[in-house]
Parts: sequence; C-alpha cells; structure tokens
Amino acid sequence: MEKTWRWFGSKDRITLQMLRQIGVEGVVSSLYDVPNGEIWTPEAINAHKAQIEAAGLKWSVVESLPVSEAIKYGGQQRNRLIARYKQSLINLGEAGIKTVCYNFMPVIDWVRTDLLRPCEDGAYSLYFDKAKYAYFDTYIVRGESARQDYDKELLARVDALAPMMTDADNAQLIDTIIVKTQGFISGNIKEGDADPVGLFRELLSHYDGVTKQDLRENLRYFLSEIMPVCEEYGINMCIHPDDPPMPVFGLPRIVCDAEDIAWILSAVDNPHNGLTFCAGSLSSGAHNDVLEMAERFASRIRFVHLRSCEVLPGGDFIEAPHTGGRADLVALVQIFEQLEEKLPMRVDHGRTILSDEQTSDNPGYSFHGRMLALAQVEGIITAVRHQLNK
Ligand code: DNO
Repeated sequence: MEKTWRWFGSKDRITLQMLRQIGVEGVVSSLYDVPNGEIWTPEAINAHKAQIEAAGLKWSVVESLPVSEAIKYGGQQRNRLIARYKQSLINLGEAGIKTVCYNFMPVIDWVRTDLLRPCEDGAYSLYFDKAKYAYFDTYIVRGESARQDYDKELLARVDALAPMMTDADNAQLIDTIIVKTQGFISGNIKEGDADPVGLFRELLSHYDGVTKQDLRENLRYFLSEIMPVCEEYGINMCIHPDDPPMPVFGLPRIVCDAEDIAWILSAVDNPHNGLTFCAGSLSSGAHNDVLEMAERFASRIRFVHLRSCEVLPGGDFIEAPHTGGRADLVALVQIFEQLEEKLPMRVDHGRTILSDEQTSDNPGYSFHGRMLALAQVEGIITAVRHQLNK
C-alpha cells in the first residue's frame, strides 16, 4: 500500500514539509474552495497539484469530489450537475489524478455526538452516543414524527436524557452533529451559517418520499453517466461507506453492509466503479464482518481508510486506537498487501493526544494522534511485508 495523508490545502497547519518528515508518500486532498456543483478547472487543479509536487509529494487521491444533493435525490438540476461533474473528472484525468473518492450520503456525511470523549488513558476519542443522536433528531430536528424510527428502549433513554440537556448542551450538540463535522469536508453546513437547524431541515425536505430503492437508482444513473469518462481517462471512482452504516434522520442510506456494496458493484459492473474500503465506518456497525467484506470485494477496492471502532452495548461506538477495536488492521493489511495493485491507504482519524486539541482545526484530524496511528500502521505493513517476503 502507498502511505497517504489527508491534507486540507494551504490553510492546513500540518504542512507538506511535515508530512514528508513522517514518511508520507502521497497526499489525499480536495479543492476546498470550489463550491459544491462548480467545475474544477484545469488551472485550479494544476495549481494544487504543483504545490504538492513542489514539496516532493504526489496528489494520489481526490477526497472528495462532492456529489451535489440534486444528483442524489434526482432533482431537476441533476443532468446539468452531472455534466459539470464529468467535466471536473476530465480535468482531473488530464492532470493525471485518477483515484476519486466520493460518497452518496444524503444531506449529512459522518455523524458523531462527541468530538472529545475522554478515554481512561487521558487521550480523547470521537464517539457516537446513540441516545444523544436520537435526542437531537426527536427533540431538536424532526420532533414527534421522528419517534417512529426508534425502538422503545432507545426512546426511554432519550426521554431520560432530555430534561438533563441545558441550552448550552443543545447548542454544542447542534454544532457537533451538523456544523463542525461537516463544513471542513465540503459538507452542506459550515461554521458561521445562520440557523443551521433550519438549513438542515430544509435539506432533509428534499428527501421526503425518496426511498432506498430511489436512492440506489439515482446512484446507478449517476455512475452510468460518468463511466464513459472514467474509462477514457482511467479514473477509478471509489464510493465511501456510510458512517455510521445505518439510516439516519429518516434518510435512506445505501452503503451500509455487504449486500449494499454488492448491489452497487453489480448495478454498474465496471472496474472503474470501485470502493473506498473505510474500515472505521464499516466496523462501527455490529452487523458488518469487516474482514469478510475486504476479502469479498478486494478486486474492486481502490482506496483504503484504516481505522477501527469498538461497538458498545446499546449501539454506541467509539473510535479505538488503530491497534484495537473490531476491525483487525493486521488481518486487513495482510489482505491488501497481497493484492497486485499498490492501493493508496490513509490512516483515517486519530485520537486526540499530547495537546492536539489546541492545535487541530478539524475533528478527527489531529496531528500527533494520526502520526502515532500512521507509525502503528507502518509497523504492521513492514511486518506483513517481511512475512510475505516482499
Ligand atoms: C470523515 C471522512 C468522510 C469522507 C467522505 C468521503 O472524516 O471519512 O467525510 O471523507 O465521506 O466522501
């Protein structure tokens, strides 16, 4: 595998020079200043690429080229937006950047309720508290009508939590779930937006009546439209799994388990329709056997995110250290290192350690925490290669 790192462009306090010193080979990045739905021009692509190359690195993967909502819900604008998406792909292909990660999660990308959950060793981790999430949905966003999506036991936990939540707690929850975790990855809501909850509700309304089958068909349509360009330029599209792998806020989600992934890969049975194997997202669902999925889909995996979650009773999960949790990274590296293709791999997220909280701009993307994770994964890769006599 190729050791890559997610870099947020010139404003990232973790510089390209720092990345070289810690053994990073390739950069995973995006054009963060281009608004969703606009074309990535050759000028903007080449400037970003030149900056990365000037530091002795390579722009290995685009993460993400965001898919506009109207493409996902099948709105009137979709053909126009797909035409622009194709043009961005052509421009990337001409610049020689051929691995493109994207996701098809409606409205909201990854969901966490706690960004700095204290661990017993003094580090902080990202955490998903199912009751807090369901409280946010039923008390703050959708109200009474959302209760049908949750079972009695969970609703009892939610109702017990509700009287304890202060205005400040609510504000922090809103900020965590729909603002802080979304804006920096080109999501729909960003810091400084007035009335994020109102905006969120409006975005949700586009999906009234959109079923799982509809969303699948919209993905099939999108992929079928862009495949000819991908074939011509040798671009591999790699869909990112849903995080967490379950429906949220009454929205359909279609990349949650092995059956979903099998559907996507066969609906558009083209080698350029590939997968980002995000071990962290997949392992946060107790229903997923991560190793079995890696083996089964290996031939269509084009990009790897290494990270691991621990699923707790009641459906909560915590992001574990990279050597722990339920995604067995040693076994995963064994699978990926035996593939002919040298897959780009980034360590996904890291715990917050050694005062990272004072210097990290984006939740999950700490410097020391990720550096430690990279060192752990590099050790695993080295040992596995040794064992395979590579
Ligand atoms: C969060 C990330 C996701 C991922 C996108 C890819 O940290 O793993 O936001 O980058 O879903 O499209």
